[in-house]
Amino acid sequence: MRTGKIAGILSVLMFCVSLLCSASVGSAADVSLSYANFPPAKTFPCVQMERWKQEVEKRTNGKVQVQTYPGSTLLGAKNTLRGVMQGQADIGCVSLAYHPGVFPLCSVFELPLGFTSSTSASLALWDLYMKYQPKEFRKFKVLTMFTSAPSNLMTKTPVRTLADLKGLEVRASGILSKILESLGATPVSMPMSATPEALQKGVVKGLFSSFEVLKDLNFAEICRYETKTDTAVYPFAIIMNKNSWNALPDDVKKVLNDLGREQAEWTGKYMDEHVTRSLAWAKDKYSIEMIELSDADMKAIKDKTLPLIDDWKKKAAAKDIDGAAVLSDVEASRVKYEK
Ligand code: DTR
Repeated sequence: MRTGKIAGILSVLMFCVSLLCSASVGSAADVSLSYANFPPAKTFPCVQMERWKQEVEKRTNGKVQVQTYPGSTLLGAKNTLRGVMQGQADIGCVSLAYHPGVFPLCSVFELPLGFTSSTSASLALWDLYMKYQPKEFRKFKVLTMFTSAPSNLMTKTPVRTLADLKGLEVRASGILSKILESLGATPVSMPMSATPEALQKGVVKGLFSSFEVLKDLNFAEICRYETKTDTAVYPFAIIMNKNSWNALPDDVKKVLNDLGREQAEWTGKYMDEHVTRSLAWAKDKYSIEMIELSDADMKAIKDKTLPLIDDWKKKAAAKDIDGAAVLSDVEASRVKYEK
């Protein structure tokens, strides 16, 4: 009898201890979100994703847990829109230029509008989205938006004049492919994630993008010549599945909404600083050559790409978008943020 009683007391004690232990470990997150991203983890769209994850988990006191999937491990560049709409991921990163015609309003940011930094372009893009709430995003909740830094040429052979660009196969996407075409190059449109193989195989002789990829994707090893054009940026949107958004508690929605503009600015600043670091790294490691075009060629770039703005306005009008008003708002933001 005595032994039985002791065993009974011990089992009750062990049960209580196990209850205490589970409480001290902390309850599991109430909300778990999956976040898909197409480029490799060290590229800026993924760096900003990890910062967003940290801030969300911190500001919700662990109530929300974000599982990130860089490098197309959950959704690739071309199937993120559909994947997030269908709920294969709660959140996804979209480079608008990969979807020609899908974003008639926000594609304005693919035009050569004179932005000199990702910070100013990212803030202007977020302001434009918040003002117009464009219907092109009506199926999603947009958590933030940002842009690359201005685009430049990174090539295997030197492009010292616009004449050197004639017929050169260069990787780009969206309206930036049309910019290349207007300058006499042969644009080859593809997502950034497909670019390393295209460069290795010689399908393209260079790319048209922001300079940080010289480091983040080690393009400096194969593209030793960098021609400064400092023209259009590539706009991005971080989108969320509408049902996933609607299921969030109000306090979590507030955290995510408060992060919208803040994340746009953080990403812009990160991008601009990282371009500087990446160029220094590439000069040191691969002795890349920085090439400045003549004033005449830089003027020719402006003149040859100007018609793309009218083309964009015509396409916008076909979608009942007042292109002139949008361009005027973007220019006002550019002046405001580039002071
Ligand atoms: N080239 C544009 C924008 C871009 C710039 N850096 C990266 C890094 C990873 C993905 C995209 C980009 C583009 O392809 O979207």
